Amino acid sequence: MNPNHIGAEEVEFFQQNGYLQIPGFFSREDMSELGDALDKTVAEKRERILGGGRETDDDYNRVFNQMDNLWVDYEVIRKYSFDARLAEIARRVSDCKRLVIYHDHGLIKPGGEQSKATNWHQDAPYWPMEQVGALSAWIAVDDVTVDNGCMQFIPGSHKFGRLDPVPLSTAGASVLKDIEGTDIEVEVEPVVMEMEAGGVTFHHGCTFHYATPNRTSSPRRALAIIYIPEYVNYNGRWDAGGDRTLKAGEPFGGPLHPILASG
Ligand SMILES: O=C(O)CCC(=O)C(=O)O
Repeated sequence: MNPNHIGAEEVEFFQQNGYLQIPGFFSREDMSELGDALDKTVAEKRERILGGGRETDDDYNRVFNQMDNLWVDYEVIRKYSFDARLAEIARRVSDCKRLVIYHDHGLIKPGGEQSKATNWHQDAPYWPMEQVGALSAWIAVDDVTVDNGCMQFIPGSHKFGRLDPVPLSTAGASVLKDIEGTDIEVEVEPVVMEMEAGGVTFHHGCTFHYATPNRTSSPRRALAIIYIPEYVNYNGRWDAGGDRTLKAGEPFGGPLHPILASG
């Protein structure tokens, strides 16, 4: 696959399966630059590590250290978060005219015996959006394998729409339990997204996804970018992009949600 241009086949694949993998999207040199920038943010911005007010919760920090809206403060990270090729792919697979950034997201899964899996979940239940359709790009800053916490997806699971949020660090919590005992039929065989540094996956906000614990001695670093198509409106809840002037029922926009692709 040409990482600079996806064809109709890849668009169709995303729409049917809720994910798309593009190996070799960025070079190793790029990932070395981005990795250094992420290390710097962790060192400088520990107070911004998110956990829903649970920054000191060890369980949560064993899943990952996450920091959002890094593009606002870090020029190097902005270069990747605003990458026009990534945004254009997101625009095409989400079949929209225009999309804005919701926020970017440094996701650093610490290594070692204490590392925890990222529970099976959907992203859409956490987002302050009326409609579904927002999606993420997830950039592997390090080589990712099942040993250090690569992503896994359940193909087609986005078709169930938005379910309940799942606590990410509570042992045994899983969105898969939401569909047990229902009529919903899902092929629960996950696809495992091992890839070299510089590879990218896209996933729809309703796609079930998971990451294994990181059993290596190095952190597993990733940068995710969340995109909102123009057909998705703000629903009035807390905006992780930081805009307190958004109006419920209206589209996202303004300086904290700039347009990244239009066509
Ligand atoms: O990086 C991870 O472990 C999980 C990331 C994730 O859930 C996401 O990007 O939506």
